[in-house]
Amino acid sequence: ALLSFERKYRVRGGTLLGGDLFDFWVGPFYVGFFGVTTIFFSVLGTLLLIYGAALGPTWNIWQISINPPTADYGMSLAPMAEGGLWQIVTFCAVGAFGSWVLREVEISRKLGMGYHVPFAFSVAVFAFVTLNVFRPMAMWLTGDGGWSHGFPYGIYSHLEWVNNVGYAYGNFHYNPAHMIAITFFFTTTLALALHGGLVLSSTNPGGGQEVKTPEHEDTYFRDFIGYSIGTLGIHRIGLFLALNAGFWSAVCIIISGPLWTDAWADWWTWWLELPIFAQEDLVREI
Ligand code: BCL
Ligand code: UQ2
Repeated sequence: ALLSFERKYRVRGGTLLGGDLFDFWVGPFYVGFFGVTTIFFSVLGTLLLIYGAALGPTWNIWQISINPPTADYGMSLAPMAEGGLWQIVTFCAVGAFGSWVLREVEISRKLGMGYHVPFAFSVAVFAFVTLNVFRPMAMWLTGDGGWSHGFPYGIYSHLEWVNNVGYAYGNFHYNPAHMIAITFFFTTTLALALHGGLVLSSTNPGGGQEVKTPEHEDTYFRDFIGYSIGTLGIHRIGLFLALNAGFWSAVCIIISGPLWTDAWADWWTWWLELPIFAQEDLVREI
């Protein structure tokens, strides 16, 4: 049933495609043209994964894996059982994720809101497309394999892929963009822990006390560290931190191979060679 306040928000229009044709809800869910395409791509992709599992050697959930083609296929289409399934599933994934973004855009337009939510999800989609489309293409352009560089769709197998790709560049911890991405991930959790803690502490003061105000929240941090970023500011910095985590993840993987082929630790020799403290003999030793 429709909640009393819902009618006001179930407004017509704001669609990007299809006009009024798909401008409807199913229960609580707005559909739209991109709701239809999301369902189409995710159902097709999921069925193909199940079909791939049926072809494969195991039904062990941890070991099922739909693999990309081998390097000799380059960027061309492979037979179904030899990576073709992976290619179609990847196409379905990009189709479903892209449709999800555009459905978010339609909902934003309907409600006259900013595009912050679709923009944010686009960064996650960007990281995925970087892994399984942009980097395979970039590897192919620089003369080494192609789709073979995508990660396999499987629980254990994708972990092994991360491990193998990580060690293929020596020790991935020395990848400077990986360092930045990790720092953003960790700082995001710090910011959300501070924010969640602060809001809950002021709304649940305990023991029959009165709920506190944002002024108390500001004052808490002014007393504590001499600065409050403010109730709007914390959401701005939170979004900034989270988006940067995804963005620098994409950067750290696209530069591994297409731009830097050696161990990441060796990239840092520029640092050892800085004239302020470089000693010829030390650099040569390393
Ligand atoms: Mg590392 C990548 C952290 C050690 C090798 N590593 C990453 C990054 C992240 C990270 C910065 C992955 C996040 C990401 O890409 O998000 N690594 C990290 C940390 C350590 C670490 C914290 C640590 O030691 C404490 N890494 C190591 C060691 C190496 C190593 C040293 C292995 C030996 N690392 C690598 C390699 C990679 C990383 C190789 C990467 O490729 C990866 C990276 O940067 O990738 C870009 C981005 C988010 C996404 C891609 C998700 C996209 C989601 C999509 C859009 C939606 C999905 C919907 C879903 C299917 C729907 C489900 C339906 C529901 C269930 C109903
Ligand atoms: C804040 C504020 C909030 C908050 C939080 C802060 C009243 C409800 C958490 C404090 C945040 C600061 C000082 C910035 C932290 C920065 C990083 C990079 C982690 O001031 O306003 O609103 O939730």
